Amino acid sequence: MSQFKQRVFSGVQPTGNLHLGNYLGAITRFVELQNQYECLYCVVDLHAITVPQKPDELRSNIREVTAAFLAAGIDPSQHIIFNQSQVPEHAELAWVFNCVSRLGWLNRMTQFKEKAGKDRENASIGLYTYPNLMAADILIYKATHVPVGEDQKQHIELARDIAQKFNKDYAETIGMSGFGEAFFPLPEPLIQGPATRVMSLRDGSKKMSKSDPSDYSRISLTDTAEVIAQKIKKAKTDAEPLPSSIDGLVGRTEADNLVGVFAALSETTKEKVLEEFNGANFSTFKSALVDLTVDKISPIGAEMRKLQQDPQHIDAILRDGAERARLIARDVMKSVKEIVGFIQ
Ligand code: AQP
Repeated sequence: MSQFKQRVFSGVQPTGNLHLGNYLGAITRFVELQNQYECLYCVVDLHAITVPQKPDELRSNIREVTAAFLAAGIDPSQHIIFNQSQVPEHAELAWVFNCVSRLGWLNRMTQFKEKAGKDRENASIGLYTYPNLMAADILIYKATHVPVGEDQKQHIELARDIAQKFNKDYAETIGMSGFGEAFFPLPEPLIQGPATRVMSLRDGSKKMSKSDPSDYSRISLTDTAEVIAQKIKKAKTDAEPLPSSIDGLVGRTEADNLVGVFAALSETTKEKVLEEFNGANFSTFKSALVDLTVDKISPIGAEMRKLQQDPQHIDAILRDGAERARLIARDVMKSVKEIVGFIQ
């Protein structure tokens, strides 16, 4: 697949309550990758409406995610920050992928099962076909690398299956049109670091999530220092002191989670954190974790609040990003139409 230019794409849904999991699992990785790749970072508003959204809140959440990208250090002049609905080619390619992707593939998606829950008959069709749109988000830019949290791994695998099937189904026209052996790259998930799946602070078996009804389950990026301290102090743990090695965290999901968060925030490994806190009780460890979290998250929250006071500035960044994204997307969609056999 070396015929493809290396390019990074990833997205975050504007569904409110942006949290430490989104930050450590995704946004910090976005920032790091800027030095190595050409990157597109998208506020995926089309995905957000797969569940009901209030229009005013959606608008405000789109600006909040954009502010988080900027506050975390993504440079919109070197890379592209935009919202998905301003680039219609995402939805256009998604339709083509609806016709490439198989029902059996979507039936295996665990996120749909979790989000639709027991009321499956009443879930939107959009929620069901979400992974096809996600494949289109990535492949409309022929992106080769996708930084995501662990929960999105299955969706990236599906994007690879769709790319592969499209390349195979249309192999003849792809070859005849001079696109080489394959039209789409098979995108690689980048799931790295000690916090690829940050768990709820209330229940170590559930991932930290925007939609958890308990605000105490997550640390939001805009939480004040006092709220961060309260949430960490109340976080569920066990009665044992911290172990000396990773093996000692087996079966201690809450302890494992907090050690992972500490490691990610201090840009080190869980082993190093345990070397430092070996034998410490949770009150000592949590105090250190509060200081570290406040130190890292509060400046980002403050910058987000500042940026959100100027929505016109944020909207201008999104418009400019969308224009630049469209230059790539239009070109790819034009070729897709040619390959599929549409007249244009
Ligand atoms: N708990 C998490 N730990 C690590 N990474 C996470 N991500 C989400 N939760 C965690 C990563 O953040 C990026 C953006 O996620 P998203 O906004 O597209 O939606 P999501 O995965 O559905 O996240 P949420 O926050 O849990 O939302 P709800 O509550 O609506 O389900 C992705 O890269 C994701 O992996």
